[in-house]
Amino acid sequence: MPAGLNLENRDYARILAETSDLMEIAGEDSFRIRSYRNGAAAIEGYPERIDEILGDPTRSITSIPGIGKGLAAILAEIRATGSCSQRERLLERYPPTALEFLRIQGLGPKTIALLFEHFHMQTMSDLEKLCREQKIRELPRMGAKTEEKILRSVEQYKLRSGRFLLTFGERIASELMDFLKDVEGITSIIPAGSLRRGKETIGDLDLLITGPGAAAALDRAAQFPRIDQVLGRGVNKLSVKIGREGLQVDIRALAAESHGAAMQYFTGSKEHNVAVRIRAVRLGYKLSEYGLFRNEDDSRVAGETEQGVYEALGLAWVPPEMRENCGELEAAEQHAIPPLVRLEDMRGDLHMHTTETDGRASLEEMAEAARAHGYEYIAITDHSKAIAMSFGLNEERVEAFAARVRALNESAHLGIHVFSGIECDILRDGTLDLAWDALAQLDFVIGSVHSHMNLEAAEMTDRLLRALECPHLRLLGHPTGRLLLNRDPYPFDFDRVVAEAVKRGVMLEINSSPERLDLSGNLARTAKAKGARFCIDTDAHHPNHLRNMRYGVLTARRGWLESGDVANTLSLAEFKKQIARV
Ligand code: DGT
Ligand code: CA
Ligand code: CA
Ligand code: ZN
Repeated sequence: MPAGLNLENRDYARILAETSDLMEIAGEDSFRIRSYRNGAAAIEGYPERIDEILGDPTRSITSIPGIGKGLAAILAEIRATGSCSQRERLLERYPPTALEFLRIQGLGPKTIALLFEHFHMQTMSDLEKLCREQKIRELPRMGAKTEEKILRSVEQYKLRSGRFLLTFGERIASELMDFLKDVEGITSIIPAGSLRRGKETIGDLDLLITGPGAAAALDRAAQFPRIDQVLGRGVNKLSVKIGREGLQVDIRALAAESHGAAMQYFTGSKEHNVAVRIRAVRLGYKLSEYGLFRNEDDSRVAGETEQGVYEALGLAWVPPEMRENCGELEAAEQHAIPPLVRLEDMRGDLHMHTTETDGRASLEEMAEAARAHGYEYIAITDHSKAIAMSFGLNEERVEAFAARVRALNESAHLGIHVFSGIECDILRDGTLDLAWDALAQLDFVIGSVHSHMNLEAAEMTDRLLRALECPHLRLLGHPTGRLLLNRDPYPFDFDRVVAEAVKRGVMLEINSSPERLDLSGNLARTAKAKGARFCIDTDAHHPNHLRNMRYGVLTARRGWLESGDVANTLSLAEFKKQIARV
């Protein structure tokens, strides 16, 4: 087998999904379109790397359900070229922006086909113009509302385009660090910028290298195989663009004496730095990425460590996640930085799926993985019946599941306490997908919205408030429904819903899935101020996903949460009390 491009499952899935969308724009056979879509879904969630299976002559990719002979050939083509002939052919037929239009919410393949046909739309600004000139409403089933919605989505698209998931940045950072590990004379390589602040998406990657070998490391970094383009090279700086994805990486070589000042400067945020610099000036100093200097004689006051820089300014060290100029300097001045929740504080994970629905491992396998993480307890929370595609649980299966978990806990052979739970769908009208009697059998009920996310804010608010009326509900799952770089939060009256959740003792989730991170840090902080309590969960569909807990913790830290705000930092006995029925 020839070497492939080393693509991730996500890349394969994306290329298949894009092809199916293009086929739909072209009005091709719906059966074939569906087979591409099903293939994309099967690959996205597949626990093994598709790339490896394709590269292994002793194995056949068609053993994956949903992948037939036809798709197998296409996947081999993708592995070798990063695309497939079907996709390329369609991309030639339509403007190169076709794939971008597909990323606009409210604009499906069928509408795009109409816009191409009737208005010869080519660019994003063509689309905006069509909306502003009220042309879209001339098409069947389109109205003024559609135009407004498309305009809003284009606005959002412009804001997020060019950003990347935190996990992608981390992956590139660690590959680069690995590539540089044999260069001599390096004392540290640290990612700074938004990545160090734990922001959920990053614009570019900032890598800081310290030590006598730092300049040599820049030469080596320029050889990194994933580099597509060198954007600039200075004595102490290298800027490159990575691969197909187009992520920019800024790498800087630092002198040991200014390591701390550079860390502080390049970690940002810009707003935080501006505030710190104003303070420095007020105290008679100059602060730059090279150090903190006394104004009168340019003598160096600090710079070697970050701690030293903050200290010289009369400030406590500020955790990077808090550096957004949202009150952290006032706290640092009073030496009142809250002790933020840490990954080590987590004692359980309360949102995960198994093969009962759309998870990839059994209850026993998930329990074993959680035990290996050092957890004391987990909740198994499969989907409810509204998610028919994933074979969600009905009342009967809920009852059997609750009994099975009781027996497992009595036998104690899992070595970890399992709570019987469910991720129960919140239906369009706000009722829960399962009868209250059935929910009463379970230890831990999560309520989540998975459908009808395009309701008006008032209707969505009522829907959530109604869901909160269920006395068995313990947690509101991924409360805003956002998918990073993909789907915005659905609108609702956040304050009202939080107030009601607090009143009813329902906790709010911080979902650690790198595509969600929902609640965001900001909303978590707002909710905390209103008295909310939280669970940080992974929503794992595979044992490997349990590792995502760190992203949820980062997000919680960005929301200034302490361990006392997060229920799954409690011991098993305390957590049982927290969720006990009153
Ligand atoms: P990103 O890349 O958009 O996710 O956000 P950052 O925060 O990583 O921003 P980036 O990469 O432009 O710059 C990295 C850090 O360098 C930034 O957080 C603070 C610092 N920095 C960059 N430009 C300026 C500036 O004009 N003034 C100040 N004070 N700091 C800056
Ligand atoms: Ca950056
Ligand atoms: Ca940068
Ligand atoms: Zn969910």
